[in-house]
Amino acid sequence: GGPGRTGAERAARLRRLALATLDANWEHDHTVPSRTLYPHQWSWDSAFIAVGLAHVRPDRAWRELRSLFAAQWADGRVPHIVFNPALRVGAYFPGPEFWDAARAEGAPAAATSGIVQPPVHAPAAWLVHRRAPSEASVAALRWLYPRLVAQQRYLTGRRDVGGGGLAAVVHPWESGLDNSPAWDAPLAAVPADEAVMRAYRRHDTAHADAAHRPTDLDYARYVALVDGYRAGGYRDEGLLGRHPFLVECPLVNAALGVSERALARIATVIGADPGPHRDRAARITQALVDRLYDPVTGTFRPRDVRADRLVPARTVLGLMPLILPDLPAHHVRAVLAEACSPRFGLAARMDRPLPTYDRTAPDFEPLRYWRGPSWVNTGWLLWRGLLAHGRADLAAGLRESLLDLVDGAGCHEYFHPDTGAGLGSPAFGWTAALVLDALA
Ligand code: 9YW
Repeated sequence: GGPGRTGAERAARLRRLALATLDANWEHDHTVPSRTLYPHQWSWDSAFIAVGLAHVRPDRAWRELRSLFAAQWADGRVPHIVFNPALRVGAYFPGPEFWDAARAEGAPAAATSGIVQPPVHAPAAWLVHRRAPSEASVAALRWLYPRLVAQQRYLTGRRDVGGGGLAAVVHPWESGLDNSPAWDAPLAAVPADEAVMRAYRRHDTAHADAAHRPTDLDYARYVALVDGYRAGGYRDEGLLGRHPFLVECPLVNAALGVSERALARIATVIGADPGPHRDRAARITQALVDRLYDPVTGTFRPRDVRADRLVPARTVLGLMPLILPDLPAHHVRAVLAEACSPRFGLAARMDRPLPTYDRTAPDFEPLRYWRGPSWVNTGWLLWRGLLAHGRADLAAGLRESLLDLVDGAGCHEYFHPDTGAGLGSPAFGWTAALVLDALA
C-alpha cells in the first residue's frame, strides 16, 4: 500500500490512478488496452472499459461501445480487434494484413480481425445505463440493441457447431484466455510447425518478458488456425469437418446467457419484447449445465467438440458460470467449493490473489500469462457472480484482494499470484476500469 492507509484514502488514490490510466489510453473513439502491447481496439476490453468509464466519463463509455459495434460484420460477429488505421504497419502482430478480412463476405469498412471474444457487451451496456441513466443512454441502448441481438444470433446460430445450444470458439484467442491450460488438450490436435513463426515477427516479446508470454509453439498453432479459417473466408459452414479446434468455453457461454438477461432488461427500457430473451437465457443455462458440467469432479470445464469430451485442466474458466443468476443451487455450491478449495483460495479474507489456474497443478506457472497469474477481469466477473448469488462475505474478500493488488502494484495487466507483483503492461485499461467499478 501507499502512504494513506484508511479505506477512504486508498479509494481516492485508486480512483485517481484508474482515471489517469483510462485518460492516457483514450484514443479518439476508443480506449487502447495498452499503449505499448495492444495499441488497437479489443472487443471484450471495450466492454469492461465501458463499465468503468460509466462512473467517470459516461459519454466515452457509449462511444467506446458504439465504435466497436460500428465494425460489426454483416453476419453479426463482433471482431476481436478493430485496427486503428493511423498506426504504422507492424505496430502489432498479427495486424490487418495478416487477417486480410476485407476480402471476406460481410466484412465491415474498418480493418478488423475475423474472430470474436467473449460476448460481455450486453451486460456492460446495461451496467453503463444503470449507472448513468439519461436520454442519451436510452438512445445509445436503442442503437445498440439490434446489434447486440445480431451478435447473440451469430454465436448461438452459426457457432452452435456441437448442436447442443452452445457456441463453440474456433481459436483460443476467442476465449480471451489465449494460452490457458484449458486449451492444451484440444490444441494438441492442431498441426504446429515452429518454422511457421520464422516468417513473422512477434511484437509482444519486444514489450514483455518472453518467459511471461505464450511460447513460439503456441503462436505457430494460433497462426495455423487463423490460416485455415481465413482460407475458408471466415465462413462457419461445415466447420466440424474441416476446422481442427472447436471448443465450448464456459466463460463465452455463461456470457451468452447473462447477455440474454441483459437484453431482456434493455428491451423493456426501449419498448421491445423481453420475453424471448428470458426464454433464451434459461435455455443457455440449461445447455451449459448439460454439456459443460462434470458431476464426477463437480466442475465446469470446456468441451472439446471434436473429441466430444471435457478438457482435463481445472482453470478459472470453470468458475465463470457463477455469473448466471439462474444457475441451479446444486451447481452454485459446486462452483463455490471449487473456488474456495486450495486450487483457487477464494475466502472472506484472502491470503493470496485469485489465480487463473489451479495452483496445485504441477504445470501451474506463476509468471506465464493465463497459466497462473491473477487477472482483474476474471476476478471481477467472479465478484459479480458472488454478489448475484448473495455471497457478500466472499465477494468482499475478493474485492479487497483485487483492490490490494492494484494499490500495491498499479494498474498492471496481470499479477504474480503469490506476491502480487505487477506483470505485463503497467497501464492496462480494464484493470483501471474494473477497479473503478469495484470501488463504486
Ligand atoms: C495478445 C487485449 C488482449 C485481451 C486478451 C489477452 C491479450 C492479445 O490482450 O491478447 O496479443 O496476447 O489475452 O484477453 O483482450 O488486452
